[in-house]
Amino acid sequence: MDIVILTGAGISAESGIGTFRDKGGIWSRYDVKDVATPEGFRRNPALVHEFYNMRRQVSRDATPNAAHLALARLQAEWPRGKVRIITQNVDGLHERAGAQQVLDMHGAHRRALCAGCGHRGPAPEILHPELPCPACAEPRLRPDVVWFGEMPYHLDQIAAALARAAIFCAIGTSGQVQPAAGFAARARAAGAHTVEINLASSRISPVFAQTLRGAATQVVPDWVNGLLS
Ligand code: BV8
Repeated sequence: MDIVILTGAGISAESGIGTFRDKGGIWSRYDVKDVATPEGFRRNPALVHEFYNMRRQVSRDATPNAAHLALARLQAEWPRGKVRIITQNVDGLHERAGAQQVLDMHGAHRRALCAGCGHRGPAPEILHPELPCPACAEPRLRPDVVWFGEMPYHLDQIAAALARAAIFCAIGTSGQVQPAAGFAARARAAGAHTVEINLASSRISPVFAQTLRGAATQVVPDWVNGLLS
């Protein structure tokens, strides 16, 4: 019985990392087109680097919370199959909580990507337009995150996991960004029992067979304890 988990910004909210679309969220302070599209990066790379340098620092200063730790425990102790964690987040908190083989479909703050030669490596604290790529020396480093209009990572592995899932659980996502927002329906069509864990209802709430309302640090550990007992 494989379990597939999809997480969004809501699982990291109690680690002090802002969400995107809640009141006062990131997209109410920055225009997505300016800071989370390839066009925005071409237009003003310094602004985009500043946006991600600030968020990378916030992620570095944050620590995994009880929800991240509970998912890592589920992955280590679930006796009846595999547990795959797919995350839309780029904060790296699942890995720092001990989760393995996390499918970070929107990339990660901790990595930098060279738009010239494709080299991927650890992101320095401060990325800026003049920084030379360690592989090709071209000053074309960018955050290794997936912007709007770009292809998310690991889609083949995600498709295979969704087809095999006996349980699919979405945690802390508003279900407004594709293709992640469609994963619950795909898992359900493949026969999975679907569970949504969220503070509030989301655009995809109607898809789920079961809804657990509440904060991730409260609900996720209880849900994991229930599965493991
Ligand atoms: C793609 C980057 C296909 C990293 C992000 C025109 C052209 C091209 C594509 C499109 C187009 N029109 C539409 C699309 C598709 C587009 C899309 O979906 N647009 C939407 C917005 C209309 N998608 C894409 O472009 C994707 N690529 O489709 O490529 C393709 C096909 C072929 C060839 C080429 C391409 C790429 C999408 C990735 C974009 N990058 N981030 C970064 O800066 O972080 S997405 C961004 O939103 C974040 O990554 C975030 O993860 C993601 C989703 O947001 P959520 O995680 O859900 O967060 P949100 O704030 O919205 O919600 C928080 C939730 O938590 C709430 O429900 C709240 O109630 C809950 N919550 C809060 N606190 C708690 C809590 N729950 C529990 N406990 C708490 N304490």
